[in-house]
Amino acid sequence: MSLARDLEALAIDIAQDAGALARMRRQEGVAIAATKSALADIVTLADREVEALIRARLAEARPEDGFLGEETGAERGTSDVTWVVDPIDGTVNYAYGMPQYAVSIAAVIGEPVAGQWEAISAAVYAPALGEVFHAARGAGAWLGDQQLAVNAEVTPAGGLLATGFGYDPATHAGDLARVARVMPMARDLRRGGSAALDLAYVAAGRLDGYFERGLAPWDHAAGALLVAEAGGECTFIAGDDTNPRPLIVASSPSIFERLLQLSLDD
Ligand code: LIP
Repeated sequence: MSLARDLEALAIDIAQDAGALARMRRQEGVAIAATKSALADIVTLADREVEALIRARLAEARPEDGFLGEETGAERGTSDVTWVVDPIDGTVNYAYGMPQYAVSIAAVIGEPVAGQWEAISAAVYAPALGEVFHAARGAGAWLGDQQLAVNAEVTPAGGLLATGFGYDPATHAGDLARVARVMPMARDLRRGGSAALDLAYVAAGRLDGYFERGLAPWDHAAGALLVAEAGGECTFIAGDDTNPRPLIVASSPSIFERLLQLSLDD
């Protein structure tokens, strides 16, 4: 089997064990461990425990690989592979007891920098929903054993789109202005709270498109590969002096250019 398929299988296996731990801790009750970039940006003890499990399993299976995780940061490896991990994407949903959270694990090759790496394997597991989205470069995107495809066309009513908002209240005006620019092409808007699941839903045709500024690399590393392998377009635009927050836009090809232009800030 190819490296991408081997790493996909490993990512699925570890994501399922990690997700089972996250779900068990959720049922036991969640403790907020700290806040990070803003009061709303929380980390739970489960985030830390789940990332530790993922990191240990990867170190055992692939000791030469690098790691980039939301809770424990970056460590260079000696191979060309880096694992980009969000132990619980949708942390606030998780803390509030909502089921829209996921373990997101991606294997990338090249420089471990968003926009420079090539993702080759991905697993996004939503334990409370019992869904495992996965992909290997060149082998398609899947929900379990069901192959995924983005919606080829959107309805005359417009696209069902999703977005998200930053933890920092100072970013909300810009985010809301972006929503106002995009709404004329939308039939409706969803704010699910997990970028990994928003991207997985674009790949599955449950959404026509998704756009968000301010994501961290681990939020989108796996989901972007799902979209690409499902026939969609997904672009990462790094932050700059005008807007330091990077932009992710993903959709079916039929609406991508229009969604990208409307998502970009004036
Ligand atoms: C979250 C993303 C979500 C975004 C939130 C947050 P976390 O990641 O999945 O799309 O809107 O602000 O970044 O913090 O739950 O890993």
